[in-house]
Amino acid sequence: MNHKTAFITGATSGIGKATAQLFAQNNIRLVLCGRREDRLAELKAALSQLTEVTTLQFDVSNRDAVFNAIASLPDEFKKIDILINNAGNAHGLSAIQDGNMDDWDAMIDINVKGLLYVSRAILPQMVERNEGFVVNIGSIAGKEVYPNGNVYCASKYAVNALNKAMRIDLNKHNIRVSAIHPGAVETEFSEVRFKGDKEKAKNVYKGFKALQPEDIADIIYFVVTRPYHVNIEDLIVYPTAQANATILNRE
Ligand code: NDP
Ligand code: 8X3
Repeated sequence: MNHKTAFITGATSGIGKATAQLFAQNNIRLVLCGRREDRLAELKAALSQLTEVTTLQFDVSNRDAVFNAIASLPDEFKKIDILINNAGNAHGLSAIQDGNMDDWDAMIDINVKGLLYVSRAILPQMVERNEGFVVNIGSIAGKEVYPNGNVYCASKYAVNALNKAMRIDLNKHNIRVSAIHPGAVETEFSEVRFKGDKEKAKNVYKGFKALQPEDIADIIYFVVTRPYHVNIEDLIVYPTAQANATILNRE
């Protein structure tokens, strides 16, 4: 995997950050993206000890910002071999009739449109080279709808559909496309969903061993390091204590 360049959205936290760390340990060149500039700077300082790193600060839901940021990449980072479409979050957890429409907009704009904008900006160069790899981070919420999950689930169903669509449209261009759909991973995800309520967020992971971001990073690394003729289409990954979106074996 030496000298490959990976572009990771949502690298400032959770799954994206753990993936950046593992990729850096394996000498993959990194383009790390997120909105929080201080975290990007910290990561760059730490991971530059291991590999070449550049950062891009932009909001994936801002179409112009996405295209301007990617166009601004220094020459040595312009050729992107691996795109990890990871940025995303749930905002709120309420019945459809009570839903906060700003939350709905955020989830659709970030999880769906953001993934599309970033992909649209990067895919043409992969098509031109007849080579590339896209890993889309979906969710169990894209496979199963659970109570009050409504719009987050819809956004991840869209990611599931787009993953399939990308594989179909990019098939003749020799581009690999994979999705990973995790169950409960202990990250900042629940803190974002519950708007900074740390206690409520902590309770989500109480009484069982949740997946850790490093568990998903390991799987992403495995997926992208298969021989080029091997494409892992779709993986669902649960903590052992979780049977589906709603059944959790808590102590
Ligand atoms: P975190 O909240 O820890 O990380 C989310 C990342 O996304 C952050 O780096 C954040 O960076 C970035 N992000 C969010 N909004 C934007 C935006 N508008 N523009 C650019 N970057 C953005 O959560 P996870 O690591 O858990 O989430 C990563 C992915 O995994 C998401 O797609 C999530 O839906 C999915 N997932 C998570 C599961 C879980 O249980 N945790 C389970 C299944 C899927 P910043 O704020 O700096 O912009
Ligand atoms: C995150 C997992 O079950 O909270 O996508 O939707 S869940």
